[in-house]
Amino acid sequence: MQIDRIDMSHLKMPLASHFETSFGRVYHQETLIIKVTGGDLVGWGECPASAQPYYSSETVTTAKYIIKDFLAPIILGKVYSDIGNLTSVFSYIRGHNMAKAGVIMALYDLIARKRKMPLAKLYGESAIGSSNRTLEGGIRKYIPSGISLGIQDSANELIKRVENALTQGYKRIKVKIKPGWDVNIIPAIRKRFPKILLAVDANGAYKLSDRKLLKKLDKYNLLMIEQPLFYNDIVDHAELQRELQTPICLDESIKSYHDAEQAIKLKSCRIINIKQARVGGPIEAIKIHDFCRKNKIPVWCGGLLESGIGRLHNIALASLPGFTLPPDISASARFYEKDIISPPIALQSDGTIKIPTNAGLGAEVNIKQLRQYIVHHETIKPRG
Ligand code: OSB
Ligand code: MG
Repeated sequence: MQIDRIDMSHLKMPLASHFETSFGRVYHQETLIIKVTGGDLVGWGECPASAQPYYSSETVTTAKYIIKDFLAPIILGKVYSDIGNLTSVFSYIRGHNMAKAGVIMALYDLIARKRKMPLAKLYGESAIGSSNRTLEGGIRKYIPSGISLGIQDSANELIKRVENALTQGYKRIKVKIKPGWDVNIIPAIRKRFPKILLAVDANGAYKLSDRKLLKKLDKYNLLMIEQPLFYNDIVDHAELQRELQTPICLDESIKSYHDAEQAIKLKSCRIINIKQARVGGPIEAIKIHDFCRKNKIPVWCGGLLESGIGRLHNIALASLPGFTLPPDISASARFYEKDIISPPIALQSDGTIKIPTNAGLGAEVNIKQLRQYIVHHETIKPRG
């Protein structure tokens, strides 16, 4: 079916509670919802670029510009009957991975609906052309759920939140760290919860010269230290990994398949956090997954405070077999009182999330709720 139109909805969604990382505290998430229309079918994707260029250089505004001027003209009027036709659609445009990801996710949903198959099944099909991978996605019926907890005003407050998350059933707790909120916090959490799967994420807040402090974290049996050093680095991480017992997991540093290949070659990390938004969408994400699986590097699916739409795409991705560690995919309610899908994503009492089995995303987009959050909307149609 031919792509007739693209709609971009820039949303501002209030967070159920603030979220603080080493680069600051936010009370809202801004995200871009992409809808592609082909004939009488639509597909939905999400570009969770946020309002500020802090996690990555992109913002919702740069993504709108790139989609309108560069990505939309490529896909409008074209026919995408299968994911094979998508393999290199945007490959000659450098960067702007989140903008690309939002559009490709929407095309994935559209193709899944056209073929009347669940998104997870489509993610499980070969996206790489040459691979002889059989249908592996969509075989799992559920994924485990993990939660990422922001920096709090006090250690007690964080412990309360950890306890609450464990009560809800979350299977892995990740806490954000930064200089001044690390070796003074982690021992208290570990002491209180000696057995839990516990990880930390620094979002690039340390330098190699902090190695002594980071080595102190080895005592606390952490599942991993995520992105301790500079957001583009793989060289210093390799040096740090040689000195640490705790596995380093790279997030920000891995923006492409090429980055993953280089990082594994250099032994810069032992684990990779795959966020499809960060690497340019499902196709690149699946390539990284396949490569890591071949090289016995465990991966897990990260998140960027996605609304239900991006979250459902992440669930589909996390259904692939190489995703062996619990993801940052929590219930809708963890971040949003009112999500834009119905039903919202729910956590089962055993700490898992069901992978939808109906066609496409697997939930309805709640247009009325989505409209409540719109700050700007734009429709793009073929020129002339
Ligand atoms: O580094 O993983 C990160 C949220 C926003 C920006 C960066 C990160 C995060 C998270 C995941 O920790 C939050 C989530 O569950 O979506
Ligand atoms: Mg991270």
